[in-house]
Amino acid sequence: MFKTGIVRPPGRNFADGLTTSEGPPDYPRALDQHGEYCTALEYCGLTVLLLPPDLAYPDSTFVEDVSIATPSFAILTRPGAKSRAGEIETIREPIGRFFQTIHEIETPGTLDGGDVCQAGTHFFTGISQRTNEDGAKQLASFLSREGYTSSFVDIRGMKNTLHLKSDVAYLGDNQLLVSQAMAARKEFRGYDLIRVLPEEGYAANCVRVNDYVLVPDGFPRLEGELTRRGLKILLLAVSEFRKMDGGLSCLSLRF
Ligand code: CIR
Repeated sequence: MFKTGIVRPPGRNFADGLTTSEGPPDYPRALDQHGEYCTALEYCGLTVLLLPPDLAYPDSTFVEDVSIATPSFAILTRPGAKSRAGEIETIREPIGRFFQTIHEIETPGTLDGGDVCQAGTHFFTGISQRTNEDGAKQLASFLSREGYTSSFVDIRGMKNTLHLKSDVAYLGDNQLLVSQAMAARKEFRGYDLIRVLPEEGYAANCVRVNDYVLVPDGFPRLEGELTRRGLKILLLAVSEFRKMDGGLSCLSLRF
């Protein structure tokens, strides 16, 4: 069970962050959506630590990318985008409040937390536009030292996929939510795959938080499928974060 969520609301220069998507985000609406997200985490039983917005890093609301947190240790990553590299220094102190054991990815490794998907005691690490092989190997070594297994998923050929978790989410009980492209991959054989339809592709970035699955609103087929499976879902609006290539999982660290 997760007890804590760390979040950082977007700053007023949020629109200056990296994006490949259309249209600038509406800042007041982004703040409202972020507020609803925090309320949902609390509803799932988490105590939420709200960090102050950081205007030096317009993408810093996507806290998931800068750290990986487990019940017993944390990892500080090394984001692959140059404009985000300094975000590590802004998360070091908050992470230090909760963890005694902290590992850190070092140069020349790069790793974004959005590329790391925990499925029970196994971790999948995407090698992507942001996470390089060196970073993934450093992570694998930390995980193995801590008693977890891990494997790599090379997504460098998937030009429209920013991070592994843009296309994969572990929902518990061996259930893996996957985009159509991921469903075909041998790395995920053995899991109970829940396929997201191509027209609902963005919804592959859901996040399981204790008894609930947070699901972006506006994807009725997936909503129906998760409900049919007996999963309890909370629907959240994330349109303004989507405009900055982000989704539900990126907005918090959960542990
Ligand atoms: C970026 O390009 O880094 C941000 N605009 C979006 C990061 C989204 N993070 C995630 O999917 N884990």
